[in-house]
Amino acid sequence: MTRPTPAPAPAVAEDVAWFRIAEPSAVGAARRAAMQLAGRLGFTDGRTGEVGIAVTEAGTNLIKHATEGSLLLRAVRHDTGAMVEFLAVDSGPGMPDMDVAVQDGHTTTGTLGIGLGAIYRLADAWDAYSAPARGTVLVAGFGDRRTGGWSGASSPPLVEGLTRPMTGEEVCGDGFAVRRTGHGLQVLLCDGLGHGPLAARATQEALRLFMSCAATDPVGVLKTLHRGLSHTRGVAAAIADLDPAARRVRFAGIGNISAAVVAERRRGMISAPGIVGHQLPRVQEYQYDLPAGSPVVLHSDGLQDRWDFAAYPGLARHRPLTVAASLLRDAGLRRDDASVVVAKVD
Ligand SMILES: [Mn+2]
Repeated sequence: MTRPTPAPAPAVAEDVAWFRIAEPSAVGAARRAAMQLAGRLGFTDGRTGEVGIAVTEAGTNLIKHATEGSLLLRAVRHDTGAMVEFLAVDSGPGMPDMDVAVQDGHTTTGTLGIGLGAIYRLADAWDAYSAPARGTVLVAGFGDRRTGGWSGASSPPLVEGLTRPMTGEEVCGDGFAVRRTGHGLQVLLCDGLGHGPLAARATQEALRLFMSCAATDPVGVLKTLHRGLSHTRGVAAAIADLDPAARRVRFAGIGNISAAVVAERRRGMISAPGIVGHQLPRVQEYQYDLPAGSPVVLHSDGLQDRWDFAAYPGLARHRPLTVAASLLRDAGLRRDDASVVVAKVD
């Protein structure tokens, strides 16, 4: 039996740290962490300094203009290198026209446009979305120019997500992973039972099993996870298998994971009760239509299920990461680990 040559692996992002930005000392902490990360990834001193400048500009903007600003620092590893990426997320009034706001001097919000313009010029990858009366998400990615970096525009990621530990915890018990299949992409989202290190261990084990799993159908994958997780606390898990050519999603889930295809209306995907690793009922696969460009959203119960995509005009055209961050900001709960992953295929 021959196997087709595998397509390049999807980029892997590691969430390094969330910073709640309410005062200048928090900006300093975020800047230092970002520069440390750039150094660890082998960036030149010059590029590391530019990453620091961009984080300082974004953080300063959050303090001056935002309500409940936070900044997430990420390391993104892909085929040809690595990037430092940050998200600046706020619940401020939002900006009516982000494209205008990045041009220095064309802004109605004081110094906001100046800072954004600086970040825009330094970044190799950029996305920004402002939801009316809800706030703004800014994503900026920085490659090391020595290795050519990576442009989000030339190779837009198809699946991206975010995790955030519950308040007071260092590690997140939720997680997700993506792998390529013969026909498309397969996404796993996991919520380890409880929270803290033992929940994280169950989830990390699930992600590892998923990445090496021989079974490719969603039910088969869940059964493999179930067998392999009996020594852990167990997880809630859902698998979405995207087949862009067939315009179809195959889905199977156990436990409390919300999933939906967001086309003209939101079509929820069905999970069964149970705990992967401990109580596996009869698992069933469901299939759903996947119109081109329609986001597929999976999230843990660390997000409320009541979000309405109609409140985000134009968001579906943005990067999956921007979609994920907007939902996490508005539907995320601080009292539980939270995770959301968004897939978008044309
Ligand atoms: Mn949970």
